[in-house]
Amino acid sequence: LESTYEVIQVAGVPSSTNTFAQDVLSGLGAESKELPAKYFYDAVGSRLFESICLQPEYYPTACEAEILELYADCITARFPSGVRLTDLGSGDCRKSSLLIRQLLREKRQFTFVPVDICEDAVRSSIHALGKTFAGSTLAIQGIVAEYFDALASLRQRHEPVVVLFLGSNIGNFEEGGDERFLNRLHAVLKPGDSAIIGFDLIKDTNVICAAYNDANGVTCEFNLNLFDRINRELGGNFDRRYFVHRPLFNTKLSRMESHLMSLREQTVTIAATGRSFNFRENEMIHVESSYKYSPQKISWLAEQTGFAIQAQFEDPNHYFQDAVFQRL
Ligand code: AVJ
Repeated sequence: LESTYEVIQVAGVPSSTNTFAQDVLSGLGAESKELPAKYFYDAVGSRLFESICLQPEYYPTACEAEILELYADCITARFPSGVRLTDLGSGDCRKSSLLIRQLLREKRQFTFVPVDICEDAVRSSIHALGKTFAGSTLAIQGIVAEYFDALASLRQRHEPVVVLFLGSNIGNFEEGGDERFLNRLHAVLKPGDSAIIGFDLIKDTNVICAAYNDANGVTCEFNLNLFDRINRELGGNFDRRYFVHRPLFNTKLSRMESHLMSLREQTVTIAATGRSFNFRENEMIHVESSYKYSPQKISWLAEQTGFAIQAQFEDPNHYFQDAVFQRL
């Protein structure tokens, strides 16, 4: 038997899908400037994020990989036969491959479905999986889509589903977005389906801040790439010399925030938005939130949204938790 794979695009509902230009216009036109974090992930940004994951300060990836290595057998033991293993925000698939390895070892039936907003990431991760698991039979269906469009496409399937939502991607929404996401996940899952959700836990603020301000400057580069992307795709004239990356921990909201701060008064023109945007000296653009969780908040979220927590796995330092949410 040969491995099989395909890559499909799932488009959003046109009426609800803003374009990049519309999102930039409303974000930079607002009183408090902001840009949606999803636009980090063009081909360059996805590569930079992979590099962030290898930085010594960026503990979430290492901790979660340790959890998956330690508990892969306990985690996959609960998977139903013929499962559609749907990895939301799959990136380079390095973490999901720890579970795939276990499933292949046990000769289990499954289809792996990596879902990512970045087509380049989907294609190159499938290529890498083919190399890693050369010699085994692996069915892969790659999907290029945003989270909610990919979730909507789950309604049509017949197989049981396990959703992987790793890396604390759940912490990346705006306030209350994690709960809304889980409600929508609940709506497309069936009783008995489950989700394995990675939560970054609250810890020493210095440890968290260092993770978003690595000494090699990769996170800074990742953030500034957003300006390069706007310049390239929307005809902008951001000059990255006049902005700096400002990571801040918001204690009240228990979240890490990334901002890009203007070093001087300046005007930036973005052709596709049809206008210019003024920046004051020290004015910030909020580009990302990464919520940090308490175990109590995780239980509360499950309870609110129709899931039962079947198991919770943590690394030895208790920096990170992978929780198994079973859909009730
Ligand atoms: C992939 C969204 C979970 O918030 O920690 C890492 C992205 N940004 N460093 C995170 C990120 C800067 C990451 N997530």
